[in-house]
This record gives sequence, structure tokens and C-alpha cells, in this order.
Amino acid sequence: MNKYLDISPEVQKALAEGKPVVALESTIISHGMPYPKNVETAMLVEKTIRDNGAVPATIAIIGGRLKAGLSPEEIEHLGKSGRKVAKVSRRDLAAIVARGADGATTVTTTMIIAHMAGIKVFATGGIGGVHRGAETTMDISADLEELANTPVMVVCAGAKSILDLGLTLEYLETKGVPVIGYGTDELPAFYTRRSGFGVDYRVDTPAQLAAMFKAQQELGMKGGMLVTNPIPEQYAMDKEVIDAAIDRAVKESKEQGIHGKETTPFLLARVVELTGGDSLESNIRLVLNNAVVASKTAAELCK
Ligand code: PSU
Ligand code: MN
Repeated sequence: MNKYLDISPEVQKALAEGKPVVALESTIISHGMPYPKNVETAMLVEKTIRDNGAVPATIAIIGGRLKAGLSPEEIEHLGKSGRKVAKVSRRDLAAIVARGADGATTVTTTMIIAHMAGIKVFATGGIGGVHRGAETTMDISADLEELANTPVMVVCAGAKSILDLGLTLEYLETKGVPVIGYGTDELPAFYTRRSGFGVDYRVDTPAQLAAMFKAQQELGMKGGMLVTNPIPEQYAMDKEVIDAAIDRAVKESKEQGIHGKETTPFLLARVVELTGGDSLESNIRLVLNNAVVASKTAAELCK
């Protein structure tokens, strides 16, 4: 095992016994939602995974140690610290470890640590992607490169239209990342079930997802797989309302010169403020929905 990695006893036991484990990220806790809803949600996601027969492994960096499986106290600490905690992507990992600091893992670093620990399935809300205006800013999330290189299945609800969804799909195609629609032919747009863009393949059961992932692994291909699972109809937002909030948040971020790693957390927080918390409720519901699909798929992979 990697000398910087600590796997919690519960997760270690499940892995040793060949039981299903689902990885969870921590940037969604610290930078993706406000306190205390973020902590409540993180705990509820863990419970949902347990209720569906798998073991949750929330991933973060605590005191320079890579952690697969957090205690409730560690989750509370990250949630309460919020944006004061370092947001750790691939380029930040060595610095945070060497300094013995705390860090919240993005999709990228959660995939890296999950893979180190031997966890194959990861549930979250939304991934990073190609930002609007990337043709001049070159703001493209490292999440896309990680999906190209690290063999972990990421179950999300598509991507927020803070991103350019069309360019994000083009980038994933170039990098050889399969984009799967779970029960849909269309890429979901996080708060809404439809984006107007098609996915590469549609699957309708966890067994089919597991079969595809297994084939990819056994073919010796190095990358991951992106599963996009639409938000349940009853929690989806009104397209005009959410689009208006996102457009305004993107405009403000440009006016204020927000750039680099601050862009995504700024946009996430601003969208919640502008929609008076309605988007937060949708966000929570879709994460829980993804946790169910990830748990069932992890169980299929263990068969
Ligand atoms: N998009 C969301 N919610 C999130 C994130 C993105 O809808 O919480 C977080 C994830 O941790 C993701 C990261 O990996 O932001 C991407 O950041 P960046 O765009 O700076 O790569
Ligand atoms: Mn970026």
C-alpha cells in the first residue's frame, strides 16, 4: 500500500472481503455546498450507500495523510472550514502532503486516491469540464485528464452549464472517455434532465454498467468511465430559472476577474445564493440518486 495512504478499518475490511465500496469526494463538502447542509448531506450520502449494501469511503487529505474513509468528526471539520480548506487537484497533491496540511479532494484527486486504495466506483454531483470561453481562457478542468488516465467509474448528474457542455463532450471524446447515459440518451445538465447533447451509450441497469466497466478493464485500457444519471424528475429545476442564475454568475465572475481554481467554487456558491437555496435542494437530491446507482454498480462489480 502507498506509504501516504490510510484506509479506514471499515473500508479495508470491505475491500479485503470483496464487498462493494463507493468513493466520495470532499470538495463538494468544503467548496460545493454551504455549512451545515454540506455536512448533513455528506452524512446522508454515506447512509444511502450503506442502505444500498455498499461501504462509503469519503476521501480527503488530513494532516498530510491521504484518507480513504473519514470519521464523522473529520467530515464536520472539512464542512465547517469550508473554502478555507485547500481545494486539492492533481497539481496540489504533493505540496499538501509534504506540508502535512488538510485538503479537500476534487473529482481528480478522489479518483487518484480511490485507485490507490483499490476502489473502482465513485459517486458525486457534477464534474469539472471545459469552461465557457475556454477558447481564450484555456480553463479546462483537470478532471477530464484524470478521467482519461485513471481507471475509476465516476457516477455524476452530468455537468452544470457553468461549463460549455458541447466542448466538454468534445474533449472527453478526444481523450477516449466513454460518456454513458443511465436510463437516458441525452447528457443530463445537472439541475435539469436534458442538455440537448447526446451521450455515447445508454445503459439501463447497474449490471450493464458493470459489464462495460469490466470490459474496459479487461481490455487493459487505462482510463475511467463517466456515467451521467439524470436528476429525478420531481427535483429538477425550471430551466429558465437556473439558466438565468448561471448566466448571471458567469458574468459576475468575468467582471470580478475570478480565475484559476477559484472559478468553480465562486460559480457554485453564487448560483446557490441567486436561486435562494432551491438549487441546493436539487443538488442534494441528485447526489443521493447517484449514490444509489454507484452502490448497485459496485455490488455488480463484486459478483
Ligand atoms: N461541479 C459541481 N460541484 C462541485 C464541483 C464541480 O457541480 O462540487 C467540484 C468538484 O470537486 C470538481 C471540482 O472536481 O469542483 C472541479 O474544479 P475545477 O473546475 O477547478 O477543476
Ligand atoms: Mn479551472
